[in-house]
Amino acid sequence: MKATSKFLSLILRHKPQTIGLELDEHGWADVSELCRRVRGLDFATLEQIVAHDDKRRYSFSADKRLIRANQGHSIPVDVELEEVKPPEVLYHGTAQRFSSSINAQGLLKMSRLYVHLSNDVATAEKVGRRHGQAKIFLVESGKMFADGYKFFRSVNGVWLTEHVPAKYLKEMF
Ligand code: HQG
Repeated sequence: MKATSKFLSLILRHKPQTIGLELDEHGWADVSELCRRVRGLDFATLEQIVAHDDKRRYSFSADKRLIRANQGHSIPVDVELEEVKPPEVLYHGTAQRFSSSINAQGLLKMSRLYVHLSNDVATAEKVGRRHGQAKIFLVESGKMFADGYKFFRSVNGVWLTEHVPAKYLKEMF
């Protein structure tokens, strides 16, 4: 199931064209078409993934005919993110080797539509370890919000914003 979930990430966030699939403007893919195009994938497996994926990466539409990734896209889709007031601080996990560039430029969204931020240090550490030796930045999200920056929370609890200028970052470890 983990391999299938990873593959779904590729299809629903980045490259639907690899299986000839199209997402609509809100990032939805047609469930039956998706199952037709991925060998061995069926509705029951998708239901398992939507319910049990460790980061709740995917959602069905109410009638379960459509499926989409909740966040993390690199292709321009509007997943109808909720704009909300963030907590005073959030965290960003990255790799040690990126820290000087981040200190100079702030956090950039790179290939994705948003910079991804976490509620707690432990989650940020996991995110950071994907890239190498983890490095954690504290983000002064309360100050940013007061200064007019917008924050969004995806339905699976990930915090998103367009850019974090360096002045709102504090290096933790
Ligand atoms: C770094 C995963 C140099 C940034 C995770 C990160 C997350 C800079 C990398 C979600 C930089 C981009 C997103 C700058 C940012 N100079 N490097 N100025 N600004 N970076 O994968 O946040 O498992 O696109 O620190 O859990 O690591 O896929 O972003 O290291 O929630 O569901 O550029 O993806 O979720 O890497 O991860 P990514 P991310 P999933």
